Amino acid sequence: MKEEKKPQIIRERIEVCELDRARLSLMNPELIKQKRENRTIDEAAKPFIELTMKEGIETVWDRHEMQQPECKYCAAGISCQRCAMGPCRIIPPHRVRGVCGADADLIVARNLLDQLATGAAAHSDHGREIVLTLYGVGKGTVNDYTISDPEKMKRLAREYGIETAGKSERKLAEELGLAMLEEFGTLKDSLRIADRAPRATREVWKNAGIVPRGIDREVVEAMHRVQMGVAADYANTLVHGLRASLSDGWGGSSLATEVSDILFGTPRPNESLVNLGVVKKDHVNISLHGHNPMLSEMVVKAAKDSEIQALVRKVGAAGINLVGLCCTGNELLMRKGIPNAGNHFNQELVITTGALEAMVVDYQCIFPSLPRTASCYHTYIISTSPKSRIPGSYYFEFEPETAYETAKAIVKMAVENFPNRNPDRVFIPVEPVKVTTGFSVEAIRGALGGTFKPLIDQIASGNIRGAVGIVGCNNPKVKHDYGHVTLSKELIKRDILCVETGCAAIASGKAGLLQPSAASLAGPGLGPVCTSLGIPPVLHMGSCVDCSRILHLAAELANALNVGIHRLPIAGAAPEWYSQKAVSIGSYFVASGVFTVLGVMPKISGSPAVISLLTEGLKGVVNASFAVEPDPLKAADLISAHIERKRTELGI
Ligand code: CUV
Ligand code: SF4
Repeated sequence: MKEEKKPQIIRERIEVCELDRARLSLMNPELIKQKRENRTIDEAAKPFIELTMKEGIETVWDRHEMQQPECKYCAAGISCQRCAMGPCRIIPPHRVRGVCGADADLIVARNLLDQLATGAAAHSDHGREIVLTLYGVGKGTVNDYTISDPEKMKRLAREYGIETAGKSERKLAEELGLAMLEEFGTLKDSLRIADRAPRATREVWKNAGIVPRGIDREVVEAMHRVQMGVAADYANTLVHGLRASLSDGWGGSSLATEVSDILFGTPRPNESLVNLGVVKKDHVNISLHGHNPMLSEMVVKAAKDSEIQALVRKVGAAGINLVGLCCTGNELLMRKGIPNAGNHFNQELVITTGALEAMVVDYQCIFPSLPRTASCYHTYIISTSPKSRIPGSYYFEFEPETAYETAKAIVKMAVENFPNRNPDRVFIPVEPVKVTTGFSVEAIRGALGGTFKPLIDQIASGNIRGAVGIVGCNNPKVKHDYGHVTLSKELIKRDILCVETGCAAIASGKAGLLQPSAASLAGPGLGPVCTSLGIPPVLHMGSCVDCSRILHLAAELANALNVGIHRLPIAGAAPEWYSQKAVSIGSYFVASGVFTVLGVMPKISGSPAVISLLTEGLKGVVNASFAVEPDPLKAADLISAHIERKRTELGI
């Protein structure tokens, strides 16, 4: 008999719930009430936020308060930690250069390129793991996964110039996997998958010298450039950022999305539920948090295992309730209709339901403090990626070759934790909200009757003025979900279709905007179109790597009109972004010709030259630029003015 998988304990579990008594004593009922309202607009989150303050459970908002005031040099991007001659700060009138001689513009540009490359690397390395799994399925070394969408695999193979006739599924998976792995870094001067971009858009890249080459190569080159004594010109530095971001959006993220569809199925419209109310009192609750669908898909399978089900009965639970969080949650919601407990700032609160047996994580956007939060309850934090070992968590090393076995061991551990729950601390005073999700590009085409022509016709006739991709995270600098929801509501009211991913999409879901009935909140043009198609006015297109779906949708529309993406009446927005990944996403939107509005100021205010390049100068390079506007209503004004301008230029 095979030895049972046991977790490795990275560091002893934090045994005491460490209440911050000093802070707790400052809390009075008035202050708690005030903070409960100021921290979020997510009604379902409010009772939990109140609970954390009453019990002294530290959250992201508390830590943000404790970090105030911010260092003004860091906030402006004019501090540099890059080498051992520093750290350096720009403090006029005398200290205007670092020890090496770098001025404010260069320091800001290098810091920004560093952030961008970090984000591009995160997306693309996630993509690589998925592609390696496809390749392993083809080679026969990975047996726990299958090909769920063979038609899509064939389409991709043809795109890669691979002959499909007479080949077995496995053979095709191997050849396609290998061709895709080569996108990461062999001797080539462009990415095959980026050929999806419209010809005119690729011309722009060529003229600007930003055609993405290898996915890894652009990130490595970015790291090279930020080494002291390489980059010296801020503009040249930032232009490489565009190239690195393109290798993410049209490269690594696109591969992550497309191959996830091949392995796990291409999303189709389906119904589910969101917010903290998805946690069930009488069930074993397991939340799946992070970004990579490989582990979470296997947990879904393992939860149905007959041995596990027997164990569930033995511990006296009514069943296993899987709930998603953040982007792994989005992947599951899109493909499997698994309910979602919420976005970034719901990750700590879901533990305070007192009914969560385990939170299983892979990587990205996982607060390192989660084991501390969990130590206030019986909840296990279970980490799984060698890239993200978390002190205080239980660690099961996840490998595609043994995926099922690992997933089953994890689920077993969660089920066995059910009797440790303290029933007196179970607190789920809220009801979930219905959502319709699953709008892949294929699903949107399907909903339109097989071609994008009806959508283009509606845009041309003016019923739909244009479309906006709203993406990104939560950030304590913005009231939780306020930026996403306010902007989405305002835009649909103005007959602008919203397509959303990541934490933005979940915010809209919690606010009821992902229901077909939300068509009543849309304007007189968009509303009836949505009603007749039976779709919501805000379309959930997936996780953060699925921002590539937004690019592919834009490419389909531009190709149908035979124009570059920059000619379309579309825009992008990241109202509550925080992540380095969001820097990359915003940049590949702009580099692809999409005007993009940020709700949080990047750390660039120390360089007027960088600000002017990003908000104006880039127009001369890629026909698009950034804007920063913290007020979502004003952001909506900027976006609709831009869309109307693009309509006029197109003559519609
Ligand atoms: Ni990836 S990147 S917080 S939007 S999951 Fe949400 Fe989703 Fe992270 Fe940002
Ligand atoms: Fe200072 Fe230049 Fe080193 Fe940065 S790279 S820390 S500015 S010396």
